[in-house]
Amino acid sequence: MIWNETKECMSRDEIETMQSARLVKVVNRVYHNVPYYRNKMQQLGLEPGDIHGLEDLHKLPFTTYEDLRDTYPFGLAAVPKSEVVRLHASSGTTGKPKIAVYTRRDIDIWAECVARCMTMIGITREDVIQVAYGYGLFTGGLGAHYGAEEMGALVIPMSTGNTQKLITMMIDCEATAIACTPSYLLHVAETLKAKNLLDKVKLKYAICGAEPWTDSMRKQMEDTLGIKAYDIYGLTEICGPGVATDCQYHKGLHIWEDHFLPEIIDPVTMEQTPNESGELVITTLTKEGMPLIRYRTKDLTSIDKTKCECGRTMARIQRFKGRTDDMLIIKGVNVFPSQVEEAVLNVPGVTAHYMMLVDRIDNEDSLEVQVEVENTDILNDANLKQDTYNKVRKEIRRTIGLHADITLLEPKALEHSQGKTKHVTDNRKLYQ
Ligand code: DLL
Repeated sequence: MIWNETKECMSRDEIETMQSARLVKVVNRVYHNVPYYRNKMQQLGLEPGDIHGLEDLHKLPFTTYEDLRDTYPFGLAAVPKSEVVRLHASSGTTGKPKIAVYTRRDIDIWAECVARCMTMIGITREDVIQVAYGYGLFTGGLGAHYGAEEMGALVIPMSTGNTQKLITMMIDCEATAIACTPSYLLHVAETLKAKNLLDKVKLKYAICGAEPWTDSMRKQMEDTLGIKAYDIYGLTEICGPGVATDCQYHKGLHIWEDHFLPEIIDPVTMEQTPNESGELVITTLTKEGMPLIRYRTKDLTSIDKTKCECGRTMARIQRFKGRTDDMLIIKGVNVFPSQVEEAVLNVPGVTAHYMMLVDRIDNEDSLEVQVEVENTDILNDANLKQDTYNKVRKEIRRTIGLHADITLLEPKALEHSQGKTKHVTDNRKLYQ
């Protein structure tokens, strides 16, 4: 299929008329098919007939991570399981992951959104694209894969974990595009440089997301690899990659407003603040499997609805300024400090006093977890110390899926605050 961009160039009035009609439909769908939403609306004295369009959006209840947790695993599904064809998940603050389910049509629309993103940055069916996001529960791999395939590009499903193989295939198969996290692409660029292989590479485009990155990172990867690098945004709960991406002017990420209705709210008052920075809230307008009404993403940004220099009229999300929660993205993996706490508390002999030190060294994320032991005997007995060290490392790996460097500290070595204890020092400075 050739991507026709008419939808991207509708007038603001046309976009908003379409959004209003779709909003009414999705509100009806959740009211009639998701008891959780029906209850929420009834508690506010709302019926679907009260929602006539965008002007009534503010009346609708928000959906939060806590709602997903409370209805885990399928409580927000709006269709029977027989209509669900896919499930993805990402980390929650502790314990259970956040789950999203998709019907066949959801997968098709998602692929279309990713295909639009790729078309927008210049990728065509002549391109060979390496998808080096993780395949599996994470939405990155399969999301980018289906989008690129839908467009007709040749997709190499690399997944993550083997840079040498990625480089070999990049050169041998003459890959012209890559989809991966920005930090990983910098690592690939450094490796190519160190091996003197840069002149063997035919890459032209990179489509990077899943974690915050800066313009200086973009410049570094563009200069080293001689490519154009673009930003792609998304989240499991909404669909995965492909919610928004930036065009050649890099003045914000165009969000596909025919499918995703964005709002900005003040995270404290929860009032709409359309002309200011605040928390991005998204309503899915066409999703069948798990439609979400006013989902609070916890991502901080602002929205520009003026026409872009590229001619597109779909609103632009500005570079993210941070999150309202303490979620970190380390090596592309979402990590909450509470998960680290959960892990260390599973190990006998260590305390709940821990500190996460996050850094980026040679373009690779590093995580050190410092944790206090209960008593110094553990540190004085070499076997016991090694055993405790191994257990902490293993528990952390099991809980967050990442290897961390572990430092065992004496009791009271860390600052014990009476107020809100600081558990993270992140030296990467990823938000601009
Ligand atoms: O990261 C989906 C994705 C995969 C997006 C591949 C782009 C490319 P989650 O694991 O659910 O989903 O994490 C979602 O990651 O709320 C943001 O905080 C952050 N994030 C995603 N993309 C970007 C980006 C995927 N381009 C969370 N810039 C989101 C900054 C991003 N942060």
